[in-house]
Amino acid sequence: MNFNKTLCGPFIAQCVSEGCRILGTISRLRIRVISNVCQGCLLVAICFAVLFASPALGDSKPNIVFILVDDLGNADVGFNGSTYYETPNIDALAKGGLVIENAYMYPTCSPSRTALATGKQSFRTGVYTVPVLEAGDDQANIFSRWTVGEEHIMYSQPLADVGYKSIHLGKWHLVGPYPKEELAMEYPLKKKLKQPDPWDFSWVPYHKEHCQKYYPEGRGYLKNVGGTYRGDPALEIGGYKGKTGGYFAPFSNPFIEPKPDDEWLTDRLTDDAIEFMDEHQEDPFLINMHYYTVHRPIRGRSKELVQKYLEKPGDPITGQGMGEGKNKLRDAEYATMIESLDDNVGRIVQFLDDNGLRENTLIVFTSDNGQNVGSNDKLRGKKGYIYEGGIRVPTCMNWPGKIDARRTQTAVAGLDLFPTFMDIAGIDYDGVLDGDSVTGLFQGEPESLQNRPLFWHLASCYKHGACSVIRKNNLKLIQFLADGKMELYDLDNDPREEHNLAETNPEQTQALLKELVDWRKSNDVPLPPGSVLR
Ligand SMILES: [Ca+2]
Repeated sequence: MNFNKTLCGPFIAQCVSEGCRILGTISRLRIRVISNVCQGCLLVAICFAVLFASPALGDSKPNIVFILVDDLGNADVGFNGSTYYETPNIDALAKGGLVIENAYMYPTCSPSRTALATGKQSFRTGVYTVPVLEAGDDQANIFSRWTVGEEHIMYSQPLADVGYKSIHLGKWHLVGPYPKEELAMEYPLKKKLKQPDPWDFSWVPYHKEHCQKYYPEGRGYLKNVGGTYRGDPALEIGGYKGKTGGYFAPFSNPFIEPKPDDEWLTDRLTDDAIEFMDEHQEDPFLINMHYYTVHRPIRGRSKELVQKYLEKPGDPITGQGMGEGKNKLRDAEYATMIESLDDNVGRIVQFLDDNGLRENTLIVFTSDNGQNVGSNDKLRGKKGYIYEGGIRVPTCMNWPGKIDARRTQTAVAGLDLFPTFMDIAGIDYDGVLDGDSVTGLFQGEPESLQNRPLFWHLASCYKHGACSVIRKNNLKLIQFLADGKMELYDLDNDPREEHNLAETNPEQTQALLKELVDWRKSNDVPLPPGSVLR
């Protein structure tokens, strides 16, 4: 770790403090004849000893700012080619850092967020999709869990154990509305889970009194701003059709303390993140900034901004801003939400710069699944689909001096973030993790990451049937679990996944299928009861 100016002050102070502590110990041992000169020499010697011997000081723990956007599509940012949306601040992070072109999540919020938080595959946590969305019966599905059980450790917990001060802001979604009833049900569930109307707050008292263990505060965070069971902020009468949409104040969110100057949710969450960073500049901190934006309901940030995008030409390649009639307005409003997101990312980076924290801070920027409202004609599918438009997300990592500015094609999964955070914090974590640290990509292209397979297992049906998937090098094999039907795509030559090669390339299909089946068997991955597979 290179010491920058900001770190030197606390470091010298700690050296002196450590020196004094040791000198005090020596004094207590009644070694009394130490001249002032000798004490000075000893202090300097101790400073050097502490510098070279203490990993806690010689390897100061970096801050982590983890920005997770909701439903932001792969092409919804300038750094992935959008000419319609405006993201100059995010693009600057990407330009100065590592753009991961093949960054993957699950196709929906719940399994992605559970995998990110726990570092575990869906089959270990039972979270396969957003509960309540499943199509079909208990033969076609293993209905998804909602609440992430205490036995599944989240990255925030080992980070807290080594001194990180952490705050969660925005969407949580890792607890169900009725965790007591849910966890008492026999598993696998016979029926999919239910949720209350957004304006029904009867669950709040029980959650506040009894469910802290499923909330950020029970997972190593000092504070939760806005995290609930819900996957959107629309907690008011009318839900998505309500006046504020949850984005304009008053927020109606029982986990956000109203402030007099509240106006727009994305701004407010950023205010609280900056306040927390300001309070904890001397600590390693984790900012788990999981913005609700740009999830529905779509709201225009201001009339002026909406007008700007209504007048701006759309992008015929991606289809962004090309809507007609009502869709044109929706496209423009969505663009204002992205611009607001970008403004707020800029505010966070500005704070880090102004306070000399950038060189000791890893910033991760990504999304939890593909676009829902946005358009991307360059990829097949969108949120909910196992095709690239549903799972490939805009991602960059920035850490000046530690991460080279470049783009990589090496595939990275959301599962990799937990082990990456452990790696940079110097934590030897011994729990089950299904991903790998990707710090090797910070300044190179490790073969171990380039050639590894990535796996998905969706044991519930939403936009299409239950399936499992292997992606290795440029090939992606999807096996549907109901009937065993397979699709093989060459992502290098067919990024839109239009040509199923399963029939014409039997050797590659069988090789990948064997690897996929071996993975399922060696991990006892469960299949829906109605599956023809074994
Ligand atoms: Ca999402």
